[in-house]
Amino acid sequence: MRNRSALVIVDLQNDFCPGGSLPVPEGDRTVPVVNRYMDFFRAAGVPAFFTRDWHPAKTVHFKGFGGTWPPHCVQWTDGARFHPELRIPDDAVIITKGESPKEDSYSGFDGHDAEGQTLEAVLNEKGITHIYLGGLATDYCVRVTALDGIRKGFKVTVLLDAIKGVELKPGDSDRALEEMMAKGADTTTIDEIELV
Ligand code: VGL
Ligand code: ZN
Repeated sequence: MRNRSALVIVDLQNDFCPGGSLPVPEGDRTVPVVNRYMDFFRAAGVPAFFTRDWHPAKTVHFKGFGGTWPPHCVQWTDGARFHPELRIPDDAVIITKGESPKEDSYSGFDGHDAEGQTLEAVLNEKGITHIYLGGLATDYCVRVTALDGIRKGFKVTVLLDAIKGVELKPGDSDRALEEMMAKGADTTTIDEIELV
């Protein structure tokens, strides 16, 4: 049902796009597609959520402190800003995650809104049972957010044309998609999408 759906766009931030510090190949190509989804969902009265990776300068998530990644999406830096061409509606809910210096926090469900409510709490409060998921990166934050969503009982549809992967190992994105689908995620594209 349309009023029980939400669009959830994961980490479409400068550092994950070409020119950023942890670029997802062609990550920026998702932006115009996400904008089209936004128009589509907006016309149907479906709310939009945007997660953002929001790290302290020192965190176990970064290479220099025992983690995997070069520094990225450090709080208040340009790299942590949303992609400038992303058209974020004024009433969108921003979900902040990755603030702990002691955790990776790949999942949007680890994050919170401006009032400190978790993503799950905000979705529940709005009666949302179905999330349509796009953004970056297929093999990390999109994957973990999808799996968490399924585990928490949400119906999850992955927007195949609005995601891109880091691909630390070639094939990671395909494997991530297979895993999400095996656990119960559906998929769609902008040309196929129907709200039911
Ligand atoms: C992400 C790697 C590190 C993501 C975040 O948004 O997928 N990937 N931090
Ligand atoms: Zn990160």
